[in-house]
Amino acid sequence: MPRHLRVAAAQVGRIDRFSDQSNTAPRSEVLSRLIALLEAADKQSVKLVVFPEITFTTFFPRYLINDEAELDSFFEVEDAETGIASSPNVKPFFDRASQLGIDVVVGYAEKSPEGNYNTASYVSNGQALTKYRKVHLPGTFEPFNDHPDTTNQLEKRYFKPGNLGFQAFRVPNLRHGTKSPIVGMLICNDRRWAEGWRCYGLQGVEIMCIGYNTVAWAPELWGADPNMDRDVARQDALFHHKLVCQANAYTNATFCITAARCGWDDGKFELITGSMIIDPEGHIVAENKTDGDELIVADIDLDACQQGKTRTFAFEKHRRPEHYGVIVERAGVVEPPEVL
Ligand code: CDV
Repeated sequence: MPRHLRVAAAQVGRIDRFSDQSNTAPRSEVLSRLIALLEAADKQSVKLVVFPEITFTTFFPRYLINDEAELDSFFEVEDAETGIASSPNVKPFFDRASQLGIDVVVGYAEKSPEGNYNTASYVSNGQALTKYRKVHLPGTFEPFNDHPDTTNQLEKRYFKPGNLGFQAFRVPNLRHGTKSPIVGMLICNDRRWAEGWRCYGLQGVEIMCIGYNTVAWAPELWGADPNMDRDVARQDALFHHKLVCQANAYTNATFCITAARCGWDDGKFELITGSMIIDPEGHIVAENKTDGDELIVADIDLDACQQGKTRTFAFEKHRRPEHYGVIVERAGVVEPPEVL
C-alpha cells in the first residue's frame, strides 16, 4: 500500500539585521511572514513544512558582533517541557502550526545552559518531538576582516559543534497504515558531508529535512579571486547545493526537502535560493520559482524509497564496513608516502 504524504519547503526571503524583522522580540514581522507560509500550506493540505536554518532572524554569523546584548538578541531560549515551541519570541508561530495541524522543522540559534548551538527542531502539536544541533560549522573563529561589506562566516565563534549526533526518528503523527515515516535533519553545511547522510541512511531515513543559508558571493571564504563574476559564483553555489543534495538523497534512497533563507539581506549580502523536494532516485520533483517567500509543495510516496533501499543501496548486502575504518579514525588527509 502506498504511503502518500503532502510536504513542503518554506523558502524565506530577505531579513535584515537592524529592524523589527529581525533581532527584536517578539519577532513580529518575520513571524507574520512565516505564519502566512503556514496558512498557504494549510490551504493546500500540506502535513509537513520544512523551514530554513536560523529562520527567525537574519543570518547573523556573517557579522562580527561584539555587543553581547545584540548577539543575544538573535538567540532563542527553549522551554524545559515543550522545547522551542513555547519560546517567548516565537511562540505565535508554533501555536498557529499547531492550530492548523501542520508539523514543522525549523532552524534557530539556540541558547542553552550547555552552550549556544545552531539547532533545528521537529515540532508537532505544540511539542518539540526532537532536535538536531549542527555538527559541521563552516568558516572561522576570527573574522576575515572587519570591512562592513565582507561576508564573514563566524559560526565557529558563535556556536559549539552539535553534540546530539545524527539521530533519525519516527513521526507517529504522519503515520500511514502501519509505518510512521523515518525522518532525519541536517543543517546547511552538513549537507556537503556524506558522513552525516550515511549515518541517517543506516537508520533507514525516508525524509531528510535541510534548512540553509548559503552565500552567493564569498571569495574570502572560498579562497577565490575577489574579482570573479557574481553570476558565475551564484550559479556555482547553486550547482554545488543541488549536486550534494541530489547525490546523497540517491545514495541513501531518501526523499529530501531543502529550504533556503535567500535574497539580499540588508540589500547587500546575497543568499542563494534552491529550495526543492528531491525523490529517492535523486530527481527534483518540485523547486522554487522565486527568490522570496514561497511554498514549494509535492506529494510523495514514502514507499518509493524501497527501490533504492532494497536494490542498489541495500546496505546489508553490499556495504563493506571492514574497509571504511579510515573515515572514523581520522579527520584530515594523510597522503601516501612520496615515491622517490
Ligand atoms: N550556513 C552555512 O553553513 N553555510 C555554508 C557556507 C558558508 C559554505 C554552506 O555550506 O552553505
